[in-house]
Amino acid sequence: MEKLVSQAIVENYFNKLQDSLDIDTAIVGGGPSGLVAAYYLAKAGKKVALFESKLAPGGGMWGGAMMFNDIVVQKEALPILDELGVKYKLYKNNAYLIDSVHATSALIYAATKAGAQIFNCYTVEDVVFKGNRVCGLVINWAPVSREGMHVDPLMITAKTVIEATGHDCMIARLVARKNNVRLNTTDGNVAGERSLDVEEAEKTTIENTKEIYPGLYVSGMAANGVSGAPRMGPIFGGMLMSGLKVATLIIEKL
Ligand code: 48F
Repeated sequence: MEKLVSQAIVENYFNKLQDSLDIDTAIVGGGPSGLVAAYYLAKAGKKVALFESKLAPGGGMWGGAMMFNDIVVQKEALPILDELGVKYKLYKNNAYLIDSVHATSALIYAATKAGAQIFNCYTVEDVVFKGNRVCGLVINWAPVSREGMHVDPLMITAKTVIEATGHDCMIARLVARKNNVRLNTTDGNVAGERSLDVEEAEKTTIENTKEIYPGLYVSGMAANGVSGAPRMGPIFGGMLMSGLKVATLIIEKL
């Protein structure tokens, strides 16, 4: 039995990895926008894998606000919650409350059930860049990156890549810097996020969700980060709608 357990896991894991070496969409980051994008892409029959450096995907959604584990969404995002089977209740006006642990686990469950492959404990350390196009990811074990060990990575090729890394926009930053190219952002580079403005940020998150370089799309807080738009705090409608928008753009393109 000991051998069987190990064999089952090793064989299946490497089949999953092998099957994800050349895909339609590779997503960097398993926060709410990345998970929603993974769900809609998988549902549309696209081959999609999401790479998350932490043990648990979910990004900034688990913790609610200041570890009070509730989040707020607006009415516009309710169709996405209904589609994913997330429970919510009206607080007042246009503010709906969701238990953040329920919401985060529901997003992970929906994405994986739809057929998206999630690889946790992977850090994306670079992209594959050929012929002025982003066409894949350079991946490594997260502990290898964290320890600064000198271990070479592996590569994933993908028709499209989504940067959903949140506030840091590390993929867009490295694409612009390493390859000396201009991005499709306000100043051709990563502007960095502005201070908090809930209503403005929720609007611009959707507007800034787009292809910022051939093959490279940006969603969620990273979309605002690259374009110099504000942060928004513990309101998540924009994140969910950004995930849906980026999936829709890619489905139209592929
Ligand atoms: O930050 P995050 O939750 O991304 P998001 O979808 O949502 C933002 C909100 O949580 C919140 C907010 C909304 O009101 O402002 O901040 O934009 O999740 C990003 C995920 O990407 C992972 C990181 O661990 C996190 O789970 N990540 C970041 N860089 C890498 C990465 C990387 N290089 N490789 C793999 N994963």
